[in-house]
Amino acid sequence: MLSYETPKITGMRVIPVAGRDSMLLNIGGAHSPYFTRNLLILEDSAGHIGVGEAPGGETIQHSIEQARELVINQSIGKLRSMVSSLQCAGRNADFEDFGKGSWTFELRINAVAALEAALLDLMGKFLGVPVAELLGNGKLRDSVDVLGYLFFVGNGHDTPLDYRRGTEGLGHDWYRLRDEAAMTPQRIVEQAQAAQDRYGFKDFKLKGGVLAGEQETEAVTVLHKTFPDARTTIDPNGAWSLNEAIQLCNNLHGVIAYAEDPCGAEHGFSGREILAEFRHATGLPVATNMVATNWREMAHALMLRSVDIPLADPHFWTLSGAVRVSQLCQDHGMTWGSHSNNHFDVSLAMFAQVGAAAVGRTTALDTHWMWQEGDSRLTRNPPQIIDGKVAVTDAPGLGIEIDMKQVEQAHAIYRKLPVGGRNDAMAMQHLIRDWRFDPKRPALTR
Ligand code: GKR
Ligand code: MG
Repeated sequence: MLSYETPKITGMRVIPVAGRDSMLLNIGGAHSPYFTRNLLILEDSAGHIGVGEAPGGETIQHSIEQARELVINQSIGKLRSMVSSLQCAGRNADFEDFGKGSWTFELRINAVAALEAALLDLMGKFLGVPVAELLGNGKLRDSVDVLGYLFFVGNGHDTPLDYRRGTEGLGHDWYRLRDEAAMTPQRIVEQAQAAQDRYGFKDFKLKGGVLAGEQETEAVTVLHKTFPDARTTIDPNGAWSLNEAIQLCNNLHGVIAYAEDPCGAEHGFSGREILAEFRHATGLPVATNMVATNWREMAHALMLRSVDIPLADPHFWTLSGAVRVSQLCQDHGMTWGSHSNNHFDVSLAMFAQVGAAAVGRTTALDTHWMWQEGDSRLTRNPPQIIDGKVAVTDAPGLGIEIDMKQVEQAHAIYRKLPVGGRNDAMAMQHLIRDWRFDPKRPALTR
């Protein structure tokens, strides 16, 4: 009998990288001029390169580093055991960090996702199939819908911070507009129009949690009037109280297609309980990336019927986990979607492969890529957003080729930064002195 072996992993590198961003506002403060990510590069004995991307910061970087002893010299056929070993190593620490005041809890699990992505990339290259074929029921679509992710933007140029002032030579107004302040409904509409013209978005999301609720619901209403056929949503990241959210959103029937984290935990009730009450009171579908972010939370959310659209970002669900969420959605009458943070093109490919494998009903995926596209890339030919979609071809693995020159440049930018992780409060303190995060107050209502 012949015996076959899958290639062995011969090399691993973890490279922190950074790219340019605009002064995007949210309840956590303001984005800094640079966003950071961690890139994982694996090499195997067949000469293939596999890549994965995770959010920035040293906790995630060290967590990915822990994979080294699990993967070097292992055969890629052991993909599932390698991924679950790393997952077990980080789980307790992640649970311990929960609720320590941060408003997103996306830590060590992201390292697991980066490892899984890189291994799936290698496996797909070995087998000659795209990653989507190795998830769930295999590849179900040739393209994935993504939405135009709109933000109120602060005037970063009035601060001493080094914010981008347009990206030269790309020939579209979007690349100038994205770096200018946008604090009114009119400016949000202009942002949407330019982004729509550039990327063909059909659907939009407005990040809230910045101005008073009435101002933000006015902005999303004007947006809907301008794009009446779009599925539009607003996401204040739980900034509104339950009563306020009900009041504000009862005026948004016919305006928003769903409400994303309109309110959260309050008065001793969990975010899942509060969203269930919101949903019952308004009849509006609810999306979340805040209260059903792991299987334990998801089980409670399901029992309470708190959520219609879990935004299962593969970075904090893992790629296989995110597809498993889509299977759960299909069985329980929910719709699958994905959350995002600022990211490079490796993550865009990860989103696209997962979106191509998600079963059942899906909504357009979040992506921040429109804020980075054109001047931040790690691959030779980044996936493109055309007509509001990212194509998923049958190219093996993640379907991308890493560009080491770009990676080195992004690493050099990272090395010049004072801190590795994201700190939105720091940039916000240049707009409002001594500004502090408050999970129940929009960022500029101080
Ligand atoms: O990039 O400012 C941002 C977003 O607010 C992000 O950090 C959120 O995690 O996009 C996310 C969301 O939908 O809540
Ligand atoms: Mg959200």
